[in-house]
Amino acid sequence: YGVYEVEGRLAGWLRRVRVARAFDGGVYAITAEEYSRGRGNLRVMREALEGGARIVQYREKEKSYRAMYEEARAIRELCREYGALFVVNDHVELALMVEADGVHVGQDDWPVEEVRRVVGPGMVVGLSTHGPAQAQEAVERGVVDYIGVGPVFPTSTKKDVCAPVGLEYVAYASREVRIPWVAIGGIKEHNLDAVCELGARCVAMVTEIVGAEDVRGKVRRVRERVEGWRERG
Ligand code: 3NM
Repeated sequence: YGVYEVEGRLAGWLRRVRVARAFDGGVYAITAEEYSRGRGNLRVMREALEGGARIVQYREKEKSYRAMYEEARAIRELCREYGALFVVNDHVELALMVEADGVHVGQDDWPVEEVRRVVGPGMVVGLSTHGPAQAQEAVERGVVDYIGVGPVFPTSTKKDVCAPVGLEYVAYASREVRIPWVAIGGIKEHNLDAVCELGARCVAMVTEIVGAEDVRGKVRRVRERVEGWRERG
């Protein structure tokens, strides 16, 4: 192989190891300032990291590029301190600009092959999926590092999201999906066990985390529960 090909393969291998580690018993926190009780994204994500979040996604649709750049950079620095993965939602250019660990896209965003081509072998690419057919396609295309599985329960956080796909899709993912995946959509502390019981080992939450009075305590409890399920096998 040429030296660049070796470098690319190594970068890809390191990337997959990092994702596998973060997602195995991980809590995936996502920003949403409108549900954060007047607290800023940076403060809320700092508390989530203190509580043990392993993946942080910067999800922002309203702010200017400059404001997103400043905020995302600050959160990226925090994630490095805590050894957590930092992922930017939708905005590939912002992810590159702030040297995020990864970028997360939805079904209606850029094709994942194009995202991979632009970000290169070193960056994590995640994709939202809303049913077995999309999961299968994502795995077969072989481009993404992980998929989102949801919405498991009803949620009003994502405006354009489809109807809940339910726990059946979680069960399907446990059986069939051979890349890291994260359950998302309406997951709360009180329904967490139902999701983990079916095999989820990484859970993403928006309102349950950012809307918690005690973000740190919330994430810590959720992480302990998810890790407990992982240890049980
Ligand atoms: N993506 P909450 S559901 C951002 O199914 C997002 O892909 C989803 O928010 C998907 O935890 C969702 O507050 C919103 O229900 C999840």
